[in-house]
Amino acid sequence: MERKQKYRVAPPGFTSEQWQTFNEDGIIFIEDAISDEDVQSYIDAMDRVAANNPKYKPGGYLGMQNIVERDPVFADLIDHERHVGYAYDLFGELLKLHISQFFLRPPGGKQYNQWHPDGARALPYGVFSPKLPLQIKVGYWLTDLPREKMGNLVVLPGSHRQQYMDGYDTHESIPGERVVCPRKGTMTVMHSSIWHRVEPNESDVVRYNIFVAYCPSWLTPADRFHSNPEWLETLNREQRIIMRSYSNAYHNAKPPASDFPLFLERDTQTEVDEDAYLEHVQLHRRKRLTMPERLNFLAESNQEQTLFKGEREQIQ
Ligand SMILES: O=C(O)CCC(=O)C(=O)O
Ligand SMILES: [Fe+2]
Repeated sequence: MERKQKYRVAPPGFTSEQWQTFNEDGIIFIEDAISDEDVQSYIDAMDRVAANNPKYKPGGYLGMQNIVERDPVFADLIDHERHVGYAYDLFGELLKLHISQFFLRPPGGKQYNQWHPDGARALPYGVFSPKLPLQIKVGYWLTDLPREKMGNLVVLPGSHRQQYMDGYDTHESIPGERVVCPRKGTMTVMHSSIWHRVEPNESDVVRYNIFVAYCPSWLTPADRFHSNPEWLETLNREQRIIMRSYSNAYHNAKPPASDFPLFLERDTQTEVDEDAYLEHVQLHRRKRLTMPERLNFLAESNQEQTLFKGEREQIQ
């Protein structure tokens, strides 16, 4: 491919073990993913942004969104090699940043939340997409949280497959729940349909953490309508594309040709899926395969349908 050097190869994503755990549990934990130096630079950036917020009272709770626009350290997270490959595996060439946020959860804070899945309420993503997530949330854990009641995230592993849950809108402990007790430097990748809540913080430690969530570009973002055009100018090509700040609404579903390829396919280092189209079809008009399609992850359900059709024919 002549144009290949111009583009970045997709960074690493799910290993096969991680993909299996992600599908079974709805969350994976990657310890020591973030170096101590980087942990400190994220904490410093959170402190900088907090200090610049006139509403922030030192020692208080703070949850901020669209953090990528607030500090260059956070802008680097949009396409960070450490995690963007996980989102690329799922959302491929239409990858978009859904939300970027950080939380300062201090001791005694009242802002811990109740059981919920992320995403749409009255018509959740899972109704349309029971196997694959339409949103994933990457968590950066910047503080050691060795015990419960430290403002921990609590998840119910496997619950990304269920649309109802009795603990909804309560803080109650649920059998099977996992109180996440990460070491600092841990990264999590979470299926946004997993049910989760937050513990109160009864320790003497402030919980520092960052979340960056991704979705396909045709899903509405959660923390902005558009990004500041001057700020967009400061980004690299991939970061700018991943923000998907289109002025033509239909570009969310059908991005312009200049936004392709976002990345080159990881193994082949090419920008096209071989043999899928006749040559005249331009890149930005082609459907592209995602990792689960390459793995034939959906083959099982297709087989079931074929089997069902076969059985029906036999009965008739
Ligand atoms: O802070 C956390 O651990 C989770 C926050 C959360 O559930 C959310 O922002 O949707
Ligand atoms: Fe949540």
